Amino acid sequence: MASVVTVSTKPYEGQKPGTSGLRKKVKVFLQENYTENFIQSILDANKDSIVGSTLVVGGDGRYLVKEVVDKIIKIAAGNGVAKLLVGQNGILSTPAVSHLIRKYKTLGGIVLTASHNPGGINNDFGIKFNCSNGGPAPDNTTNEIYKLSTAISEYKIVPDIQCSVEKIGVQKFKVGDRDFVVEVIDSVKDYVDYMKEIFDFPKIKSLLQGGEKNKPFNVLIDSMNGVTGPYVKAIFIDELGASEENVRRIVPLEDFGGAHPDPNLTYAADLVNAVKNGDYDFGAAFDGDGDRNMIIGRDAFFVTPSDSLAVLANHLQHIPYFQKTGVKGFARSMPTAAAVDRVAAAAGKEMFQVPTGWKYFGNLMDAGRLSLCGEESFGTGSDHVREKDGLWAALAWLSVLAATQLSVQEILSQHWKQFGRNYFTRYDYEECPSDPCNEMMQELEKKMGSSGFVGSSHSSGGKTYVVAVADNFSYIDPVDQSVAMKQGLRIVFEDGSRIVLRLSGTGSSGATVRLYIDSYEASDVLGSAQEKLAPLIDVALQISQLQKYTGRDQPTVIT
Ligand code: VG1
Ligand code: CO
Repeated sequence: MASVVTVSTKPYEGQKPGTSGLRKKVKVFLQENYTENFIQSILDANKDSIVGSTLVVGGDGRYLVKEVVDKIIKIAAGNGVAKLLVGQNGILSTPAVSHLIRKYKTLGGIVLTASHNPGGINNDFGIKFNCSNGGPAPDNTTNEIYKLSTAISEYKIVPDIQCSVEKIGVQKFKVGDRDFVVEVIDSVKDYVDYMKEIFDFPKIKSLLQGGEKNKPFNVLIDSMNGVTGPYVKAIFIDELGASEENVRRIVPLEDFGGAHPDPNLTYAADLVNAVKNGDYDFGAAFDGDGDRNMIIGRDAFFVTPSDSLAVLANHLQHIPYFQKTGVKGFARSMPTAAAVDRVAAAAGKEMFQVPTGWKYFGNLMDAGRLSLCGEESFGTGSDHVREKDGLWAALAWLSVLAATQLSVQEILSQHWKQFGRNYFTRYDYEECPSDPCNEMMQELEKKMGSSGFVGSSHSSGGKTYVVAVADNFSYIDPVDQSVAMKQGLRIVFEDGSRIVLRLSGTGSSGATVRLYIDSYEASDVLGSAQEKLAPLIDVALQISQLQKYTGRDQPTVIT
């Protein structure tokens, strides 16, 4: 029999979850009691229901996941949790955690990931709490966790529990007079079974094998050495009959092979080149924890995430899941281009615009008002879980391609012809000094609120834009009326073009400035986004004086 030990501790500053969990450098988490404090604060935030509860635990395989899984096991035991469902070797993708929480109706789950941030001893780690609906904890819960972390004085742990998570199976412990169970589960099985329910696998398989055309549809799926590797193997190779040549980087590595596991044109350039130079009809990449996706077609034809969302919205009828559930509303995060809004309007569906971060979609899904949603940051998903889901998005695209027998580029061209096109780009200025960036945002907000700003004209490259609306986006949740303020500075011009500026809430050091540019064209739909948006980008740089404040004349990443 093991017993609970109470360890005294002191609060650390800054254990404030950001857009999606607490993300810091590994070395920060390695400080004495730092990780223990945060885990205890998560459990304390659930104190009314923690005793006797079940939690799901898993992460993206990055450096420190195994050690932290072990700490969670011991601290959960110390706090009266009855059972943990832990992914084998601590491996679970973020959407898989969401599914497990829902399927086994647990109190919630703890996800160990810093998502698209690099991993390894000198890089990032993260801890996120998901609630019983499977979604990331909403602001009131994360605020509570943070508050508890600032006043913590002790944590409860059972140091004597020796629990290996290498083998699938049930391990039982006695803690005082309580039973404590750790069930190590297959990391992929439940998720793969679910995907087989949602999609028509035989149809996708027949597409990949050539179907009626008898010409194989060649895919290249890149896991970027993140958590999706084993899921990709199980789905694409074992279920859909693809070969080793159709997948790459499917072994999860603690440091993602030194790469930045972020599926975009910059960090997944490898995949883009392979598709460009090879005989591939479709390419997809996923981030470290498996919730983001990038979709490209033949010759690396790039689908912006905002367009991807709109195209899927327009074709949901090809997916068996939606044939069963029907299609409720659509939603996007505020900075995401408004392409999906036009699909919603044409279909007569409700359309929502929420702040950045997947946690804001959960209530709408739980209320049965939202089927499909997405973010410009390579996030797409549906109400099948309460996280964005990279593999789901790739399978959704393949379902549409199988049903329409069109190429990716043909689908986009048709879409733009029918709905017009939102040209969109995002400039990221990563790891800038924080103070000048905060000052830039304050000064810009002041300027935007000053008299005469609305109505003012701004010109560049022969184009003139007149400000129609200028605000700091705030959101009232239509379901529980909770309010999220100051979610990004937004300048909307008379022609509907938009500039959005916000500071990232997922970085682990310094400030990352995100500049989003969105412009709609009804008929001029085949141009290059960078060329089309150049005047508006210039206007954004003028108004914000971003280069002066950040000291950068080029962004780190353009998507
Ligand atoms: C970024 C994205 C946001 C996304 C979040 C979590 O947040 O902009 O859309 O929801 O990452 O994604 P921020 O605050 O850095 O802009 V993930 O795949 O990192 O969990
Ligand atoms: Co992610």
